Amino acid sequence: MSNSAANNLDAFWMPFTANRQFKSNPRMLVSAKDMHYTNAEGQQILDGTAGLWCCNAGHGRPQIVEAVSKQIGEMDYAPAFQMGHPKAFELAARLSAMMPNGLDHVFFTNSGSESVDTALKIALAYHRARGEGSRTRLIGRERGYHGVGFGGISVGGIVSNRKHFGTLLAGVDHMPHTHLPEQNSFSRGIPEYGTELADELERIVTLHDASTIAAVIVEPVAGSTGVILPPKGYLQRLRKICDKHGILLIFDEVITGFGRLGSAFATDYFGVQPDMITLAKGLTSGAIPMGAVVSSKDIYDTFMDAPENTIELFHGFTYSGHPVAAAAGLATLDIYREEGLFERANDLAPYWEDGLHSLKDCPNVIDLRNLGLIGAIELAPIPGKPTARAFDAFLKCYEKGLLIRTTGDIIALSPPLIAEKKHVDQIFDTIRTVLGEIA
Ligand code: PXG
Ligand code: PLP
Repeated sequence: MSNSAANNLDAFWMPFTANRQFKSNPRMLVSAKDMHYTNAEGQQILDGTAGLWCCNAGHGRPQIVEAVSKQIGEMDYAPAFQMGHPKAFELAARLSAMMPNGLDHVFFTNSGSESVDTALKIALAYHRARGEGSRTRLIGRERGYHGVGFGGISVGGIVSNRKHFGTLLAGVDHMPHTHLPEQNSFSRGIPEYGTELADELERIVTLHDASTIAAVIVEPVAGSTGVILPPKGYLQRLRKICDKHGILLIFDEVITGFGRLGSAFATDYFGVQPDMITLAKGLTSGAIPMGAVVSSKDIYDTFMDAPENTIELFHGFTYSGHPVAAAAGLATLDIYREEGLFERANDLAPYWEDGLHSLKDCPNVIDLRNLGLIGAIELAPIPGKPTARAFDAFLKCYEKGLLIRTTGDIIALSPPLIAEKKHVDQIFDTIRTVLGEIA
């Protein structure tokens, strides 16, 4: 390999990547359009994962490209504190209008991790502002993924994301995850068993007392850990327990937001309304980094109950509501609406489900899980070599022109919402072939 800067892969410390393995045999993507990437070798790669669950409108959408170019030429940046610019307000109003009644204030961030840490801080400050400053505990869930900030890994439940990083936030507890393979394997959509796992929250409340608990955060459908679905009635029960004890409920919709389940948000899909929703990814279809926390009117109004010249929340990012990101967000929401992409995802979901479950008899498949345009294929690990089988499938799929995502021995799939039946067929045909080859 040449030593020129362009070909030197050494300096970039890649995130969540086996750096040396990657750099010895790199997989470089160089362009993207609609459902496909093109790699450095000129091969077309079908995007089975919407990038990292984010490019819900597909790639290279001219409307987003134009909106971003126009904005960066008109005004590249405006200070976020004590100043404003119109597009951030417009995007907040548009988001608020998409939300159920009562979830109507939007705090902008630049990522899902920042959204999570922001929501946790708002929860603590909210209780303090109400005179219940003793409510400091945060409750997450085993196998939950809430990004990589200290707040997010503290409430998160993915062991490898936590164990290297010291003592994390104090005063955090975790509910059990809802993956019950013995009862629920090969469920289509929402699984039947496990609703009572929500009652573990009651046990935790009894242990610590409600007066010490600020908020519960969950992914309505857990994504990053390998797709774990909420059992029937589970989220409703969590809501009930939170209401009973005055605990805020936060839905982390970084993945489930913006049509992934075939509805605008998981709150719509499940008919359960949290007090805050964290967003990122699909907000700009991945084109420009941006995240958001949507909060209830009650939370916002609590902060506003102070003299008018007070800064109500001592929190914010240099790039909160960045003009270029806001322009990307507005163009993305236009595409979702004009093309009916959330309904489109809903219409395609049964075909997606059938395609996924057609893999039932493939070698080493021990579970299949799906909802909306999410699919997961759990493989039996190679004895003594966890993750190796799924990673091999990832490499073989890539060779055959399909991008999938693996976590442990689970393959996770989440195509852009513009996917057509022929793409769904290609995804499952390729995986079927690969599972045969690596058996
Ligand atoms: N919350 C949830 C529920 C997420 O899925 C984050 C927070 C953090 O977002 P940022 O933008 O800080 O990465 C996420 C991100 C995977 C994968 O392959 C999942 C995520 C990110 C990268 C890869 O499952 N989720
Ligand atoms: N570190 C330093 C030294 C800073 O000055 C700032 C912001 O002004 C930050 C971190 C935070 O950066 P951001 O607002 O982009 O999160």
